[in-house]
Amino acid sequence: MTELAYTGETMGEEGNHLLDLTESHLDIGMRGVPVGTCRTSFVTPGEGVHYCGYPIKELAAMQPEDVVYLLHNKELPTPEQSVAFRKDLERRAVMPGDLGPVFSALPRDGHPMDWLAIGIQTLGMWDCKNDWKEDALNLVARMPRMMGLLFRYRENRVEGIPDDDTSLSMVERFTNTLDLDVDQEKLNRVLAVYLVLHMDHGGGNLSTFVGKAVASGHATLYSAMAGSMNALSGPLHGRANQSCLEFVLRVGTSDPVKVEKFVREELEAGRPVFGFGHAVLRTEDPRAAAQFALGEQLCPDDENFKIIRTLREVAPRVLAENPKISNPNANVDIASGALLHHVGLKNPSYYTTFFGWARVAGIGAQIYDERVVMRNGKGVPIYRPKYIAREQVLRHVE
Ligand code: CMX
Repeated sequence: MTELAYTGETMGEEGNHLLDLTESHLDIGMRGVPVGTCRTSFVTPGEGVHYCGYPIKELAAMQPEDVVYLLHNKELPTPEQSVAFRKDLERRAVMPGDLGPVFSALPRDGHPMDWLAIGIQTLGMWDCKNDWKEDALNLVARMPRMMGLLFRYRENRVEGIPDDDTSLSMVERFTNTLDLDVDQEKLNRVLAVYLVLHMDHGGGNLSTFVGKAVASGHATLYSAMAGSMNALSGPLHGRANQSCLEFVLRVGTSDPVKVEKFVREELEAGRPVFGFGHAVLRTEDPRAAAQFALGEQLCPDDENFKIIRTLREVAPRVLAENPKISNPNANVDIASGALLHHVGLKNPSYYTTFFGWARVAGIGAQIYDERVVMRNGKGVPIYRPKYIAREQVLRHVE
């Protein structure tokens, strides 16, 4: 905890935080500027994201429900607590309305993330308890069915949608609704790992920050989460996972010589090498390693998996030639698309919705903490950072 580092002289006197700020801190998207504390997760350069103190590699094989419990309760459940929590989610899972007519009315060529935000906002209009914890957990419990319906209505597969069996796991409720003619066991395994790996990522990532900011004005949990999903939909944020599989499909070969040529050409053209690099991590993201390990078990001969295996060998060496790239290693997005594609989820435009589904757990827990726990239960006040009129800035500089 960096408490001491950001009190006293660093924060300035009388709470005037501006005393220690210079122009170099302004107009940089608040990058690295401490604004709060986070009880659910943090990211380190060596081990990546930790949920409630556990490095992600220790959680990757756990069931998503248990990790949702961890983020909300700050400790892993005992076997009895795990069973009780599943029962609790089952009780909450009953949908408060029929999303069919809502999804039917949406433009088919609208992005799935726009559908997701509208779905969440609609759930909130039907059944908002105005209780941060209740609403956060109700939404977690209703996401699987909503995700399944989102796919079915977008794809015009609206006949014969199986009933929602709320006794199933989160992942199974989605795949049961989706009802694809694929290997269900593999599909469920990939999705379970995917959800766990993507549930939270510290307090300051854009979508989490936006959700907490909206909630700080006491908008509903659903409005805050819809805001988070809209933030996540951007190509510089959550949509990078869609771009990453599109990139892998463009590589089109697992031949190391050809892959190296492709990577060099991308860099020369000023395009990013997707799936590599990270703002905080300085080694390979353990979330990438976990997905590579899963892929070696499930689909070692899949063409896209072979491409990413080669990219993992070749790209860091090429990227490391550029000293300004702080981390040339694989990030979480390198493997997720290849795995989802292999298990039958072939359309990359949906991939960010899985990210959003997972993040609902972490963002909901963080919103709860900020609204109900922080400042001895008073909660964080409405967000109100200061923007300085440009003339004033120039006067300061003079
Ligand atoms: N391909 C090309 N250029 C890269 C690069 C990559 N994979 N990684 C870093 N760079 C460039 C940056 O764009 C930056 O260039 P400028 O100085 O011209 O702006 C420079 O190297 C230094 O970047 P950095 O300090 O190493 O990393 P940043 O914190 O600025 O950026 C990230 C991090 C993820 C945006 C960047 O590595 C990137 O664009 N990667 C490719 C896209 C990608 O995979 N995104 C998914 C991220 C997943 C995650 O965050 O977990």
